[in-house]
Order: sequence, then structure tokens, then C-alpha cells
Amino acid sequence: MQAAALKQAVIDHLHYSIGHPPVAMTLHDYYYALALAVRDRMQHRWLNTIQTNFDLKRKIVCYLSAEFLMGPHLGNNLLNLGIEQEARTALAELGQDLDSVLECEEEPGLGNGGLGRLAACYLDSLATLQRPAVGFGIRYEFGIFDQEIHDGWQTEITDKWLRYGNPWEIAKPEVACYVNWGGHTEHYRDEAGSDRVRWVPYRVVKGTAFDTPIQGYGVNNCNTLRLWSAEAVESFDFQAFNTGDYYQAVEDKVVSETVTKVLYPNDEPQIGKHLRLGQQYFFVSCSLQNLLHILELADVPVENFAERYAVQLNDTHPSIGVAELMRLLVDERRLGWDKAWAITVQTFGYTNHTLLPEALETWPLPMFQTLLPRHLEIIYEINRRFLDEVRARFPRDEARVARMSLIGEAGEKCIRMAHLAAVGSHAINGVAALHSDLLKASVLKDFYEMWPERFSNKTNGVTPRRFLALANPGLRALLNETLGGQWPVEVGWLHELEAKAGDAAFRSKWRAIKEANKKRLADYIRAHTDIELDPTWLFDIQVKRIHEYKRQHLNVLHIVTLYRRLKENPGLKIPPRAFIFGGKAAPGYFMAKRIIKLINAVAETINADPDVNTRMKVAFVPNFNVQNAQLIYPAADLSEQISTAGKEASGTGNMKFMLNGALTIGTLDGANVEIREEVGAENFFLFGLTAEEVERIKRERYHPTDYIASNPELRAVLELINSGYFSRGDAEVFRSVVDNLTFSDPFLVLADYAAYIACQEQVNVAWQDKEKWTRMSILNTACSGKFSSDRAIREYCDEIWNVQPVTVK
Ligand code: GL7
Repeated sequence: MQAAALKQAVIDHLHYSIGHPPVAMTLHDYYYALALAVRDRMQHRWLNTIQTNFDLKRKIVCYLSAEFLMGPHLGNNLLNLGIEQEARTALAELGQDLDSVLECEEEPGLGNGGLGRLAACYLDSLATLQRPAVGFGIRYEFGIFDQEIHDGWQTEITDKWLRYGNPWEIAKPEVACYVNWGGHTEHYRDEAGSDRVRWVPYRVVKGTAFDTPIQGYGVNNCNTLRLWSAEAVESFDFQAFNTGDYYQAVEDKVVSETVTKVLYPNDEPQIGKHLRLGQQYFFVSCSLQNLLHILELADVPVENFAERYAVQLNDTHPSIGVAELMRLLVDERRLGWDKAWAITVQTFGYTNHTLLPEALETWPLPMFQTLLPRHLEIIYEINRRFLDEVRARFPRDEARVARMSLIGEAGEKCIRMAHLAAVGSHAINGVAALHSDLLKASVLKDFYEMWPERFSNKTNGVTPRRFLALANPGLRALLNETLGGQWPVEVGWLHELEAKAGDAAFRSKWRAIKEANKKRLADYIRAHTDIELDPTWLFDIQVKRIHEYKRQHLNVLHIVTLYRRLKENPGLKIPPRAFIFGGKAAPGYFMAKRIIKLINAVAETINADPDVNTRMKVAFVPNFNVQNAQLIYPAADLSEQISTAGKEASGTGNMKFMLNGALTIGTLDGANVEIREEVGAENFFLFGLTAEEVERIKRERYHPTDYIASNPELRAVLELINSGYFSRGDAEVFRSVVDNLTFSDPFLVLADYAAYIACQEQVNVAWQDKEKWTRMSILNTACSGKFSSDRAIREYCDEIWNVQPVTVK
């Protein structure tokens, strides 16, 4: 019945919405028609959800994030609606294959990596757990670039994801906000004799909303992702037009639209660009204005703002919201400062996602003042009152006052956005236990001493719907058969697999699924790189953004070590391995781009060398994104989580691998610590320095050359890379990488090298016992329940947001 109706809906959309005659019909048309038909099936729930939330006047989560890395929608929506089979049948009757149609979707890559994908997982869990929620962000016209590899180097291609339209969004041109830029402020006295401020902007940009439905799994709740797009208030400056300056007339339109043109492709380090601050302010102002407007519609007094909205700051990117809400309440709604401040602090929560000093956002004061003159005044006033409080609590401690100030005065004056977020939020959290502890001991130490009750940990999580049920249909079927169909929302049930780990027949089914997934990935890799991988080999995978702290080069040092050993000792008994990499480098990150080149150069040499290529191969999967991630995680035997301890705040890829039964080789960093706790030390390959040891070594001055001098194998590996052996005799290409490791090595690659190599030998031993390995693999999935984003979202709802479930009819 459903299938027949769906088929008819697809036919109708092909005819009425797409309008190609049969002769011109493409596979993409079928994708688009099915997407529209599926969206129609969510429409009723979507409107019911909004109406119910409005009628019941319940508190709503507002998740403010500059990034939402949603990934393809179609497969996920079919899964969450429970109509995948029906869609398959409907398409088959139209002579089409669902899997080929799914591949047509251009994924919305509106994020860089973990932080943006976390926001997407949280939206899935919020809807599934029936919590009223809206994700607010930016509708970038160009998302994260597409990566191509040419001669081993990364090249960046503009991501024109909207090229063929976007069937998931509904434009809401009537939901419009006006956002001021630049200009100056005027202080005056109003009719009642109160001091007021008027902001006279230089430019006004208009933001309009584009809404995408976020369907919960197995429930009627369908939440909203609201992305703002910028446009000019007037398409033409008529005055300029009348004087004949056509170019001047169009300029304002171009400048305004630039605001939401492109996502900044930088992962951790901040880019102190005017336009980036503009993007942040733009989407935050639109979102907060929108919340105030809805409150008005509902006839709720503005004083109740914090009872109706819990606004979460996903890192400091939206933290200008603290000053903007104050401006809206004090300047525009004429609330007194104290009242407005109480509302603001009650409203906001702040999640910190990194301790890397180069990633902590600050804005040069002159730039800030040019763009946001009124906000600078507000920040000064917040700071004045805040520092009085600090002085009262810690008398005669001016060093502390300087450290905590919202204004950095060392060197060029700047606004410290993490401080603004911390002062303006009633709750502050890190994203893994270790990270939250380090946060309290380092970057926010003073704030912790001031307000210990504001701090907590919320370990990240990932959605088991997309990253297990959707990505791994083979395992989904086995879990359904073994545990019943509730496991995607009751992940605690996965623990029942522990008993199954002892069952040989079950283990053999488990292995067959893994091998089929590896074959599926090998097919994909062959199609995209011409590299042929054997699915019976150990698949050792590291996929994530390329960054020195994530240490892809440590992985390469292991590969070259093995290569040398095999060349010197052809009879060496080691189990064959496929080393698989994927990830994008920020376009301006010199070292990360060299590391990609190094991986590809080593791959080219090894894959072509008949002395070794029956026992090891290396592949770099181009353009790592959510879509191919869904093929990659289920195919892994070994998950590489080898960051320098203390540097990876949490990691979420580590969780996606674990969920799919990969074993982890990793350091005691981020959520690895908790993964190891859950699965047990005997089922985790641990190596390397602890965060504390890393700090101590750095304090006592680190000499990478000591490690080279005392380890001839390490020296030989570095020399081989430096000699041009992997780069057709060119001894220049990798000099910078080798020199950096030799003379500086900021992430202690060489200090962890020997331990890593030894640990990889343990992996080889374990892999050779197939039954034991399978048992460990099953236990990883069995113990992964903690890392469901449902657990994380329940904690946020209960402990920070105070938001209850709402049943939607
Ligand atoms: C990150 C962290 O680096 C990563 O460890 C974490 O899992 C993620 C989500 O909390 O946030 N912080 C950050 O700035 N980016 C991340 O991925 C880009």
C-alpha cells in the first residue's frame, strides 16, 4: 500500500515538479522526485510538531552552530520514517535501483569535520528523543570544498551543492531579519529621561530562512534546521543608478550576498577575517531576533525568554550572541541591564571543543569596532561589571583580573570570545572526560575557580541510526535478528552481544558481514583510485581531517618501517594489511598538504613494488565526506586514533569505528580514554605518552634528535623519506616534513614512535587469531552504547537545558 502510494507520488513529482519528458529523464530526476515524495511524507509531522510546541508553550532547545555537516538526507529519512523497503519496491517498479538513486544526492557539506557532524548527530537525537529543538546556522552557498588528488597533491574544487536544487529545504522569504553592520552609535536621553543608545549602521543586510525537516527515528516528532541566507535589502541603490553608476548600484547587493557565500575550510585554527566575524554575527543576530519574534507571536513576555529557550553555543563561533541578546533586550526591548543580564546568563550554555591555543577565537579590537561598534560598548560594560566581581572575590590579584578580562591586552588588543561565552553562560562543558578536566585546569582555570558550579562534562556521541543502521545494513539485519528491532534507540541492548561473542556460529556470521563491507569499500576504492585491495587483509584505517596533532605522519612512519623490514627480510612473517587514509587539509595548511603528498608518494612506491605488495598496500581515499564515511567505518578492522595525548578534545570518528566493530589502536586522548574503559583494556591497543607526560616533556624541553640518535630504525626511516626514495628521486618535497620532525616535532611524533611500532606488533599477533579478533570486534560493538548521541543529548537536556520530551500526535 505504502509502496504503491510512494510510486504514484514519484510519478507525480516527475511530471509536475520536475517536468522532463520521458526522453530526457535522468537518474537524478528519480532521486529528486523520490526526495520530494519523502519530504511530503514528513510535512504533516513537521507542521504538527511546530504547532504542538507552540500550543504547549514548552521550552525549546536552540542549537546555534556555524556548521551542520548533515550528510545525505534521503537514506536517513527513509530509515527514520521506516519506509526504506517501500521506497525500494516503488523504484523497482519504475525500473530503478534505490542504491543508485541514493548515490545521486549531493551532500550538504556545511561543516569541516567533527564539530559540524556532532551538531548533525545531535539534531537526529533531539528529534528521536522527542525534544523540541531548532538548529540555527548558515546556508553557505558553497560548503566544504571537494578534494581531488593530482600527482599526490590535494586540489580544492568549489562545492556547488545547490547546483541542481535542494529538495529538502523550504524557503521562507517571509521569515526575514535585518542585520546591521558598521557605522556608529549615538547616546541620547529618551522621553522618560532614561539613557539610551541608537546604532546608526553603515549597511543593513537581510537574512531569510531556509528550513529543513529533521525527522526523528520511529516517532512523529520532526524538528527544524533553520539556515539563514544573506541578501541585499534593496537590489539596487537607486540613487547611484539614477546618476548612471550602474556598478556602484549593484555593489551593495554583491557585498551583502557575500556574507553567506562560502564556508571557511579551516578545521581547528581560527582565521581572523572580517568576513568570518560577519558570518558569525549575521546568523546569530537573525536567530535571536527570530526567537524574540516567536515569543511575541505567542504573547509571552520577553522577561520569560530563558524559560522558553535554552540556547547552546557550539564552540565560540556563535558567542557574539551574548552581546547581541543584551543589545536586543536593553536597546530594543528597553529592559534594564541587570534584568537583561540575568536572562542572558540563564539562556546560554557554552560547549568548548578544543584546547589548541591557535584555535581559541579572538578578534582584533579595531576590526571588531569597525563591524560591531555597539557590541564593543556592550562588551566593555559586561567586562567592567565582571571584573568588579573578580576583584571582590579575589582582592589584590590584578594578574588574575588581567588573565580573565574579556579584552586581551598583551600585544594587539583583542576580544577573547571564549571568555565572553564563559561569562555569559550558566553552563560550560567540555566534550570528553579528559578534555573537561584539562579545560578546568588550563584555558578556563580562572573561570572554574570563580564558578565551579557552571562546569560539567558531556562526552560526545554519534547517532547509531546513520552510522550503524544506515551505514551497515548487513550488521543491522544481524542485530535485528539477535536483539530485536529496538536497538537503534535502546543501544543498551547491544550489551547482549557480549554473550554472543562466545558463540562460534555467531562469530562466523559477524566475520562474513565485515568481509562483505570490506569488499564494498574495496570496490569503491578501486573505482576512485585504481588501487586494488584484498578484502581478506587487515583493513587499518585513519580517516579524519589532516592535522599534525592527529599524527597521520606517525602512521606513515609505521608503514615505512614495515616496508623496510620486508625489503631487508623478505621471509618476514607478517599478516597482510591495507593501510587506508582519508581526510581534507585546510587549503592554507602547508604541512598538512605535504602529509597528504607523503601518504600518496609512499602508496605509489609500495603498491608498485612486487617485493612487498602481496603483503602491504596503501590507499588514500579522495574527498572524505559523510557519504563515503558510511562505506568506510563499517569496513574497518583497526581504527587509528593516534593523536598526541591532550590535543584531541574528544574525537567522534573513534566512536563510529567502535560502533561498527573495529578495534582501536590509540593514545589516552579525548574519548579514547572512555572507549577503552567501556570495552576493557584487553580489547584496546594502547600506546604512547599520557597528556601529563606530554606536558612534562614539553616543559623540560623536548629534543626529538635524542630519539633519532637512540633508535637506528627510526633514523633509517626518516633518511629513506628524506632521500627522495618515495618521490622519484626528489629529495626536496619531504624535507620540510622530516626537518620539522627532527628539529621541532611539536606533537611528539618521535617520542611515541617506538611505542607505536611495538603496539602495532601486538595488533599483528591478535589479528592472527581470527576467533579471538572476532570476539574483540563483537565486544567493541557490544560496549559502544555509551557513545550514542542519545545518551549525550539526554545529559544535555537533563543537566543543562531542562527540556522535556513532547509527544506529537
Ligand atoms: C573538535 C575537536 O577537535 C574534536 O576532537 C571533537 O570531537 C569535535 C566535536 O566536539 O570538536 N573541535 C573543533 O574545533 N573541531 C573539532 O572537530 C573542528
